[in-house]
Amino acid sequence: TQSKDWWQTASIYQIYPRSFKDSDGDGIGDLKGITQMLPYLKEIGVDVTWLSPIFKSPMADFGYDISDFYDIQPEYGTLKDFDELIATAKQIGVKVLLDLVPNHSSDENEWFIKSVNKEKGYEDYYIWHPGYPDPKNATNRLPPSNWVSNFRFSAWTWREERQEFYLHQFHYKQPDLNYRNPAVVQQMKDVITFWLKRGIDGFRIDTVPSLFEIAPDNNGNYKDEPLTGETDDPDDYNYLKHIYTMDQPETIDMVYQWRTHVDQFKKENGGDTRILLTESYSPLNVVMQYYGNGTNNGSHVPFNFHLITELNGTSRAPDFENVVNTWINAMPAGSTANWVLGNHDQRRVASRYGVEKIDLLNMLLMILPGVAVNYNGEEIGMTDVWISWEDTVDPQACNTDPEHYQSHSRDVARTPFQWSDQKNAGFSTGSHTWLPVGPNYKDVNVETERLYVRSHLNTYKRAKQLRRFSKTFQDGDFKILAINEDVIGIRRSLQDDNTFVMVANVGSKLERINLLALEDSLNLMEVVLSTDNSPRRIGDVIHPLEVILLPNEALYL
Ligand code: TEU
Repeated sequence: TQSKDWWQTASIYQIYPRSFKDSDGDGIGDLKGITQMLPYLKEIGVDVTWLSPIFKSPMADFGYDISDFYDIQPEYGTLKDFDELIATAKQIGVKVLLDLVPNHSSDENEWFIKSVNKEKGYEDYYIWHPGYPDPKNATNRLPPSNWVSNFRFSAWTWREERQEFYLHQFHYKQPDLNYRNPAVVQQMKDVITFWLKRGIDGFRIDTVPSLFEIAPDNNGNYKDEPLTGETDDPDDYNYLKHIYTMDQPETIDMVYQWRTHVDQFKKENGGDTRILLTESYSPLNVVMQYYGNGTNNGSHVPFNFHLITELNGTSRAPDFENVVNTWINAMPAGSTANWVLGNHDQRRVASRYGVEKIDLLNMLLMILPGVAVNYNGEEIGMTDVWISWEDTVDPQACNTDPEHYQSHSRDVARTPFQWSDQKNAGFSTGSHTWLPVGPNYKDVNVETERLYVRSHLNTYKRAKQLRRFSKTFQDGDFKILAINEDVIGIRRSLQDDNTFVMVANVGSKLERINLLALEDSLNLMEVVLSTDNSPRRIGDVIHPLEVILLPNEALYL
C-alpha cells in the first residue's frame, strides 16, 4: 500500500486555550501554559493539536469574536510567546493548527469601525441594510428580514451612526463579514498566509455554512425564512428553517479557494502538507461536498460529528455500525474518514455517553480508520460541570434566562483542565478561575491517573500508541464484525502484519460471544488493551470461542 501523508492517520487534540493551563495566576489559560504542557501532549501520544482562537478579542464569545486577526489576545500572551510555542512544538514534534474564524469579526475590529463610518474601501465589508419604516412607530425601524441569530434574537442589529442594520448570525458583537466583497475574500486569504508564515500546519475553519447568505433581490430585499413549526418563540434559532442563511452554493467554492491557497503556500515555501478542517453540522450530502468535487480539492477533514449528533449512552451496536458505515459509504473515492468525539460546543463525551463508557469510546476512536479528533479532557474522563446562573458566561446561555440556560450552556465543557489534585486542579495558582473547577478533580486528573496502570489516561495513551506505531492501525483494512445488538466488533488487518480485533459491549448485561463463528481464521488471542473495568490484563490469552465481556468493557485483541 502507498504510504499515507502525515495527517491521514493523525489524531488531533483540541485545546481550549482559556482553560488548558494558566502560567501567570490570573485564572485564565495562556500560551506559555500551553508551551509548558507540550511535553504532556507528547507523553499521551498526541502529535497534532488544534488551538481554539487565541487572537485579540473582547471575549463576547470567548475568542470567536476577533478584534485583530493579526495579533494575540493579551491575556493569552504575545506574538513572541506564540513564536516560542511554535518553536517548542517543532522541536518536540507536535504540529499546531489554529482556528480560522472567517464568518465574522468582533464589532470592535477596526474593519467594522471603519465600515460603520463608511470609510472608503470598508463600506461593504459587512452586510448592511436600512430596514423598513415601522407603521406603528415613526421613530422605530423594522429589520430587513425575520432571520434569527444562533444565540437567540434577531440576526439584525441597528447601528445608530450608520442608520442601518448589520447582520450577525451569532452574537450582536460578531458582525458577519460580506463574502460577496472581493476585498473581504482577499483579507481572509492574507490572514491565512500570515499565520502559515509563522509556522503553523493548518486551520480548523469555524462555522463554514454561515459564510454566505442569499443575496438581496433586485429591489434590495431579503427573503424571510420559513417557519419550522418546532417552536412558537420567534427569538429561538429553531423557529426558522435556515435555507437562506446556511449552506449557500458559494460557500463550497470558498472552501475550494482556501484549499488552493494553502496548497499554493506549500508549493512556494516547501514543508509538509498544510491541512484544513471544516466545521459544519450540515446534512451529509452537503458535508461531503466539502471534501471536493473531483475537479477541486476542498477540506482535508470535513468534521464528521455523527458520534456526537447520532449516538449516545443508549445507542446499540447496530447504531454505531450504522454511523460508521454511513460516513465511509458516503465519502468520495480516495478521501480520508474522520471521527469527532467531542468539542467545546458540546456536552462532554463522558456525560453524553456516561463516564463508564469513556475508555470504550476512546478505544473505538483510535481503531477507526482515518483521522481521530479528541477534545482536551476526554483522555482523563472529564465530565460536564454544573455552573450556576451567576457563574454562567457563555453568550448562548446568557441570552436565555435562569430557567432555561442549562440546556444552552457550553460552559459545562469548558471548565479548567484537571492536571492534579492540588489547588485549582493544578490549572492555576490564582485565587479565582474564569470558570469553576470541576468538583471531581481530586480523582479525575492527570497526575492521579498517571499513577494507576488502569486509568482512563493510560488506556487512552496505549490506544494512541497502537495507532501511532502499528501499520495495521494506520493502513489496515477495516471491517465491521456484526456480532449482536450489544457488542460492537471491528477488525483491522494488514498483510504480513498483526490483525487486531476490537470487541466492545455497549449493552447493560454480560455478553459471551464466539468470534470463531465470525472469523474462522482466528487463533488464541492476546489482550492488547482493555478498558479500566475489565478483568482482563494486557498479555492475557483468551480463546475466540468464548469471549466474555462485562457491560462497557472493550478489548483490543
Ligand atoms: O460554532 C458554530 C456552530 O455551528 C454553532 O451553532 C454550534 O453548533 C453551537 O454553538 C452549539 O451549541 C462555532 C464555534 O465552534 C462556536 O464556539 C462559536 O460560538 C461559533 O462558531 C461562532 O463563532
